[in-house]
Amino acid sequence: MTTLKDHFKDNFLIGAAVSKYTLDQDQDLLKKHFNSITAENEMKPEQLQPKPGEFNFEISDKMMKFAEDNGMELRGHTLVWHNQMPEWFFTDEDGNDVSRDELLKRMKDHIDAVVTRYKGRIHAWDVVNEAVEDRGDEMLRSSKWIDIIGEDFIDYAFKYAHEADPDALLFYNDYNESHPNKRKKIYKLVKGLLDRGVPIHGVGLQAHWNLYDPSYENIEEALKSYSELGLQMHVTEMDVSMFEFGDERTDVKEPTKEMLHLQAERYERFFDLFRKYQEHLTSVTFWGISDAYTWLNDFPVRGRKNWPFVLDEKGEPKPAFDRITK
Ligand code: HAH
Repeated sequence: MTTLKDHFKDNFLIGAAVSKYTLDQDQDLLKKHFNSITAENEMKPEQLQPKPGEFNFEISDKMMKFAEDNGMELRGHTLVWHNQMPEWFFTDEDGNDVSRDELLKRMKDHIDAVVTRYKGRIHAWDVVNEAVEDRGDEMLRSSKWIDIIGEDFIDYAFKYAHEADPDALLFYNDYNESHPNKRKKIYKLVKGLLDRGVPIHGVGLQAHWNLYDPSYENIEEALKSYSELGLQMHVTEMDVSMFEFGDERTDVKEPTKEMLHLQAERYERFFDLFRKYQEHLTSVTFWGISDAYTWLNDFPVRGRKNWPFVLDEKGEPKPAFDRITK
């Protein structure tokens, strides 16, 4: 039997999101199939800087060491986001919003500390995560970043990251990246950054997909459009949920043959597309390792399991694995 990383060694890196638990429990499986890891949560601001100026690098250091000891890459996720920020970040001692200058300073301090610590060792950083609005014509989603700093918070984040590690590959990362409306906005955002000379090197396509959506046409359109920016693309958080968005059933206790078959067919077509754009697409990361654990258990529907990967709960190949490696 082949392994994922061997099979795709001439195409792209194959990554997995890890936690402090899976890094330990699943290390054999990780070493077998993957040559890149991303911390699912452990390198987000709320975990790295829970209190002002108090950094906690214990787990991220372990992940960095694990990657280096095993000849793997580590993708850094994530420096600036509207979610999973520590509570203190946007407010002063009285609970009021801080000033624009103060928030820029906090952003710079955070980025400096984190990026400098792993300088020259991180494969790529997700500098800004999910800044684009999903619906309507509004470009950027509302957030404390926009409220306090304004739209140029994104430019500053990239500039600070570049100053801290001039050789680091810097990514803008988002989901619903293949939906035409949001795709156009992401393209426009990144094009604007490039036109202003902001240091950015890649677009991260999260690829939280399912059995029915997005369509192959929309995915190809997205790969084509982002590749025209002349930057690298990474698939950063791939999973293929068994459930359509809006399906709230909780009575499916194990995947049906039909589901596994459909999922295999989808995965095969996705990887065909990835290979077609491999000149631009340099890394494909799953948002987990195997069906033993996924953030999609209980999310967005409580009491529902999901089986979004190509390795099953025991870490064995699923039909999707066979189809993408045949
Ligand atoms: C991603 N958001 C985040 O980038 C990642 O850090 C997190 O672990 C899981 C998924 C995707 C997302 C979300 O958080 C909420 C609604 C839709 C999509």
